[in-house]
Amino acid sequence: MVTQEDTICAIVTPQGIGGISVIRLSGRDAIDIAARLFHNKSGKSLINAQTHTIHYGNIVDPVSGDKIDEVLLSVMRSPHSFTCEDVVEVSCHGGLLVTTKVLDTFLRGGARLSEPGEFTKRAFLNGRIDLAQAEAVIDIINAKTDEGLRCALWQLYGKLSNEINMLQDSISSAIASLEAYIDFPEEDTEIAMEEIVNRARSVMKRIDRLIEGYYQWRPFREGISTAIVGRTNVGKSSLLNILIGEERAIVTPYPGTTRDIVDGVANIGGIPLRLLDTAGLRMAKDIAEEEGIRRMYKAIDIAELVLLVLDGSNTLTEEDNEIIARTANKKRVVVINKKDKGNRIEAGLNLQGSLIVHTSALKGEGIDELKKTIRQIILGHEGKLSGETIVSNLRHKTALEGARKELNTFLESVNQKLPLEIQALHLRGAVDLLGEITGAVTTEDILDRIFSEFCIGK
Ligand SMILES: Nc1nc2c(ncn2[C@@H]2O[C@H](COP(=O)(O)OP(=O)(O)OP(=O)(O)O)[C@@H](O)[C@H]2O)c(=O)[nH]1
Ligand SMILES: [Mg+2]
Repeated sequence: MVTQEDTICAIVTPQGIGGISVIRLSGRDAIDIAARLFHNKSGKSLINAQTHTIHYGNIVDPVSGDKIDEVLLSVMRSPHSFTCEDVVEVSCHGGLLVTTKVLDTFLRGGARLSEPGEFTKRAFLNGRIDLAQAEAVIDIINAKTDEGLRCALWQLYGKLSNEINMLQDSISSAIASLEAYIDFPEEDTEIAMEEIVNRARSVMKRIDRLIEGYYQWRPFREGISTAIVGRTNVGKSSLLNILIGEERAIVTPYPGTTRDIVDGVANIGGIPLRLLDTAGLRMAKDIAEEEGIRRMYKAIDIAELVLLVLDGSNTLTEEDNEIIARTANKKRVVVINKKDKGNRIEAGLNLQGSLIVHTSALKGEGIDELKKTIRQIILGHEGKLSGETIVSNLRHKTALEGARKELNTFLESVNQKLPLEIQALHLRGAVDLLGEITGAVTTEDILDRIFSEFCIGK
């Protein structure tokens, strides 16, 4: 275990008023510091407390002897704790002031305020979890949908790490065979090379699947920015409201209702669709509307997906055609709305193979079909997800791409009959890059970048 010099401390529950707040201490002196500041109702000192025991008493100011709060305190001894170090967790009353006072007492008692992610970083440095699992902790905290959470949990349970370790082992054994030929060149190299090459190829295939999975899962993790656009009064705001399930945007029978961007998140079968409802296109009546339309065009530019809304109960207008043209190169779904009022639009439509859905935002009709179509256009298939190991992190994907490149260069070096030492070098490069995912190979720089994304107390 890597023993950290100092004992860290932080409030680990959200800042605010609640039933209880939890303050965590971790490090060599955690139990000593707590023992000096905690008066156990049972009269026993914490110094000899067994691991995984809970104690009832008061936190007391060591100078004035004043009681600060009545608390429950749990003791988890190394290595059976989140960080693998001695950990003390204090559940105090959930007021902002009292929590801060308890924290301050521990800081004055010799602990240091933890940095963001420092508890998790210690768990990694002490070997309790690997880097991919540490990153899964952030993903669990940030997960917005069941699928995102499921993916993060898989990573935390070590499914990805196991897979990466297997691939590393496979290449390492290829390196061992190659090195055997470097040492004993008289052996029959031809046959053995074939086996090494096949091994590299099958690892590459597996890496390809993992990278493919990254693209498949990215929407679940990051969501898709989606602009709802069209001319005025076609039902864009009504559509936003029905997709997010609340009356977020104002809807009126009058064209030009929405001026500024209104946003909301819809859950489309586990994909967080980050929707931007925009001002409808028409000849602007004032400066505010003009600015609204400018923002609508900007929303089209930045959105990954566009829901182009048309009023199916009317014939096409100039504005409709303008927006159709402006979104022609975007990934888009054409929503022909107001289907409850009849269909007068189709004749003049030329939508270049776009996906079209007929809806009535007023009556809630066609919405399930729309959701299905959105999911399909995002995932590029029926939306069935494989139950395989998932790569959802850009850093992991980049390392996989690097490893794949090294394996490819290895295959080229075999074809070119380059010296075996050079061939082995590329295989080793691939192993190292895979090692970056789990943290078997890492730098202080990578660690700082990863753990700075955490909040304090995690
Ligand atoms: N019959 C019918 N009316 C609808 C439908 N969808 C929306 N409306 C009505 O159309 C009018 C305009 O709806 P909005 O959702 O405000 O339209 P919008 O596109 O956001 O309009 P702007 O913000 O002005 O650009 C309201 O009276 C809605 O109730 C629909 O599917 N059928
Ligand atoms: Mg609107």
